[in-house]
Amino acid sequence: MKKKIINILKSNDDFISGQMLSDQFGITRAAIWKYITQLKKEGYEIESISRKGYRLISSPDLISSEEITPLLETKVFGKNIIHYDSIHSTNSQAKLLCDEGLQEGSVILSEEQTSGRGRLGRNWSSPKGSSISMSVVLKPEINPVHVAKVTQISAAALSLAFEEMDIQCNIKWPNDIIINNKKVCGILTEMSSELNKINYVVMGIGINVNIDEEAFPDEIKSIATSLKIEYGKQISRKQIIASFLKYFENLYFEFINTGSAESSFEICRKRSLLLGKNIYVIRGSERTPATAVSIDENGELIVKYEDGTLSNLVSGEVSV
Ligand code: BT5
Repeated sequence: MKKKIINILKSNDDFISGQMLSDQFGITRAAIWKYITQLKKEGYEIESISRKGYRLISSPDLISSEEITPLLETKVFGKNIIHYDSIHSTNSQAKLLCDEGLQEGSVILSEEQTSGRGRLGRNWSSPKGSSISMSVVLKPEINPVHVAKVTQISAAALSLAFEEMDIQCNIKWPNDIIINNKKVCGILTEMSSELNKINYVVMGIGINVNIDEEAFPDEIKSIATSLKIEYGKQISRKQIIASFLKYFENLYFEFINTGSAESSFEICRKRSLLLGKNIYVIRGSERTPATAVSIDENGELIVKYEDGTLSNLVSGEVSV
């Protein structure tokens, strides 16, 4: 109901009477007033004048369903948005909801995470209101061995969404988006599966959008950046999300329908931070020097070790 009320206020510059809203939605004027009060608490500035009604003055910078839905250009992704003010981890929450039957294309968003997760149990910092913490639910009918490709598809879609906003980035295989050699975004793809069948995939994305330098924890200040730090201006979080979902939906269904994620891999190659460079392949405490040669037709990174042997990495840790 809140979403319906906000949508109607958004599409009218003038006042709308409480009576009209109550007739339209079949609820009492007192109920309308209750929803308006809730919306004001969420940060919507709504003018209310007796006998005239309600008028929207400004909307808060929230990544809620109310704010994102009008921007969506998708058929499936984002049609069901679940938004939290604060949550432990959108990926963990998405997994809980998937166990209860959440459908493909659902998107879990939070203004902050209190226990955001990276890969291998690492932490992910997501300060309130200035970052994006998003998890997208997928139910691909593919062999579980192909799931790592989803991370590449997501990285490609993120780079297209950034480009649409005149933001240039590099992709550091397999799951980092980098600007000026610092990390602006990370992807964590998790799944629940049986041997040959995927129950669900949760693709988690953390983006540093309007975070100021001081807001990063000390231990990541030298490796992390935000779009605001790099571009010197506030960037619309909801616009990034809507744009990402549009590109992701296209690339993802292309992969599902054709079995090939080549267009995504091509984007990853073009924007790759690693290809042609000397890198280290990291396994536990071991760092082995190698050269990043290519990203192959499976989205795997082909590396050449100093003794000339070639190896393909499915996922894992590399550094420049
Ligand atoms: C990642 O892991 O980069 C995956 C991050 C995924 C986060 C999203 S947010 C929504 C969803 N819900 C979750 O709980 N997680 C996902 P990894 O490659 O392991 O990188 C983790 C490392 O990045 C940490 O050990 C830090 O060094 C660094 N780091 C932590 N927070 C960062 C941030 N905000 N910006 C840049 N680097 C960060």
